[in-house]
Amino acid sequence: MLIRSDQGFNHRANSDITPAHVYARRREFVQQLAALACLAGSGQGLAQTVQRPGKLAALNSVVSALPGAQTADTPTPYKNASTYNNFYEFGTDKSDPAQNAHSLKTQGWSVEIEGLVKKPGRLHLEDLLKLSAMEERIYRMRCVEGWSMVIPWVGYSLSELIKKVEPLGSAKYVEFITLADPKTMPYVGSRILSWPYTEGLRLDEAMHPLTMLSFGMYGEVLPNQNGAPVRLTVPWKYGFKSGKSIVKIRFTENQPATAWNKAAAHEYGFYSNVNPNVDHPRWSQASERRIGDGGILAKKVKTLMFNGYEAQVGQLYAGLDLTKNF
Ligand SMILES: Nc1nc2c(c(=O)[nH]1)N[C@H]1C(S)=C(S)[C@@H](COP(=O)(O)O)O[C@H]1N2
Ligand SMILES: [Mo]
Repeated sequence: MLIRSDQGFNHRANSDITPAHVYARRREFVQQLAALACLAGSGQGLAQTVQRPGKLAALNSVVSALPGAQTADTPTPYKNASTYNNFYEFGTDKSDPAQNAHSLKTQGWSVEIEGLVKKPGRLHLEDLLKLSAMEERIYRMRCVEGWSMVIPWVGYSLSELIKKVEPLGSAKYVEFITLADPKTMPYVGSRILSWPYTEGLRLDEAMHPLTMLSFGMYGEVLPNQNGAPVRLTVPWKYGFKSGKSIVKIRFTENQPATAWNKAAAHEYGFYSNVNPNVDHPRWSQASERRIGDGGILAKKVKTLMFNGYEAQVGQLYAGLDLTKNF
């Protein structure tokens, strides 16, 4: 996210990139498996196929057969996905979260459910992990700054949790509140944003099967810098909608405030759908740089409407003026 300058494209060269052909082969394999999973329709699914980096605890999953949950795009090397991050609680440079987020304490984590639901209460991480079958979904993620990644997430549809807590008829929005602990997060208390970092979705967006509660990536639990132990991943919206290290989920009648909208309302709206036709006030959104393949020299690729998920989510916005509701 860029608030103070427009220096968002200073991608660092990275010499530690997995050769493209290794991923290309793996992609073919994954696609064949996904096709098989659809054919089999057994409900059992196939084991995840992403090679684990072997850095953190394994988090097993099956390849998701959900439409949109697999892509032919080459996954971003783990090295890039875990060292080029936005997590402002730990600093504003892309390399800051990987360097500073070791202080985040994820033990004893729980998520509070509150607001307009029949079953409010506190859910411990262990129970959240067991709430639904873990799936591997490979999502394209695009930051509003103009770069993107392709990440194999591990988790399940947020709708599984929402169904369990039974929203009331009056619930129209879901607010996501993330951890703001000044003792372990060095930038909480700074004036960059108002803390805690919060985000929000319309209830139907939150219920969309592609909206994912993620606990891991690349077959392992999330590294702290990627939002451990639980975060949101919303692939058709700009990256900032995917709140990290969530501690509270609140169901509301009115549209909740969101961190970036509060910081710069004319630049960041509530919807924040990836839309190449609506420029950011300070730069174009027509293309993006895919992190990983080529570092600073990476080729720009065209940005797709709804980040390529138009077939799955386009109907959510039928009749909405997307230039006004940006
Ligand atoms: N709590 C919190 N969540 C956050 C952010 C943040 O600063 N704090 N940054 C957002 C932005 S701008 C992006 S692009 C994504 C980046 O996720 P990644 O580092 O896992 O790729 O996280 C989002 N979630
Ligand atoms: Mo972002």
